Amino acid sequence: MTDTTTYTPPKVWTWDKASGGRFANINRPIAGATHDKELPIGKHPLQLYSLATPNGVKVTIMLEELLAAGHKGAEYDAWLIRINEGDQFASGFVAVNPNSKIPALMDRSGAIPVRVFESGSILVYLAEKFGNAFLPASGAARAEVMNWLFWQMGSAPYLGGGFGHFYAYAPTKIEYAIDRFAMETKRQLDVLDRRLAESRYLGGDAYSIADIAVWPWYGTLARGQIYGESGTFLDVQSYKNVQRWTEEIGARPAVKRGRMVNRAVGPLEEQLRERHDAGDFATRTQDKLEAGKASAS
Ligand SMILES: N[C@@H](CCC(=O)N[C@@H](CS)C(=O)NCC(=O)O)C(=O)O
Repeated sequence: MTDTTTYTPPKVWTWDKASGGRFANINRPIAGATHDKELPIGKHPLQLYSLATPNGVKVTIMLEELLAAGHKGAEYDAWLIRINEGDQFASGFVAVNPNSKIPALMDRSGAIPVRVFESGSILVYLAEKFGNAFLPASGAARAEVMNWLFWQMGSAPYLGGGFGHFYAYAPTKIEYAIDRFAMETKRQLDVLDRRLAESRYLGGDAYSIADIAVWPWYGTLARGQIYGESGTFLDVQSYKNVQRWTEEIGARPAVKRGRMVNRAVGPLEEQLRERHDAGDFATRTQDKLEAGKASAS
């Protein structure tokens, strides 16, 4: 292994703003709001403030699945939070999520609005709100879904903050860090592959919030759609059961719609930057909005 480190940590760490690399403009060692700005509020009971990263997509898939299953109360407005521009540090956003990360949800259906943050917490909240939708009501079946939901919440930071960060984003390629997190990511893929060899879905025979939480991370990785050439680097095609599950879930219409909401990068026809109505998928994707603007000018 090549030794690239000459850094000796000082006794006490201090913040050097320039050291943040690609995320220097938003990373900081303190919490709280940086500026005053209220969040917009739309017409539906559920107000989502998010972006189509894997954590954000979990929630938009869940909302689209609930609507597809006939839960009309799951209608929602999805507002775009541009995390690269620091929208998560506005006072209104911090009031909904003091951790300043998307996704964040306000349930305004009752007399007192309820704030919900952390994507896993949002999935459980929505499942329970709609009569244990995509979540077994009790017993062993519920425990198994929770097992995989919490597995995702604990594991994905090694994939995103560990492997993805050092493989794709860090300003220098550090062999030790890439090795450590590639090994862990492949171990996680193998955990999933073995589970999916014995079970159609992660929780068992039924599609659940466990699949909804895991797919945006590990399905996207299995499709080679995240962190540059990582699909080849990690040989994702060799995880056959993960591939089978990724394809099956990716074909669900609600999953296809959920992936589009709050997306601000990629093909324009897949970007529905804000969603305020079910009809927006047909009329307000970015390709259509830009074509409308061009023909008006
Ligand atoms: N554990 C949180 C993680 C959320 C998270 O890391 N969100 C990222 C985008 S995927 C974010 O908002 N980052 C902005 C920042 O760190 O300032 C969850 O699952 O909701």
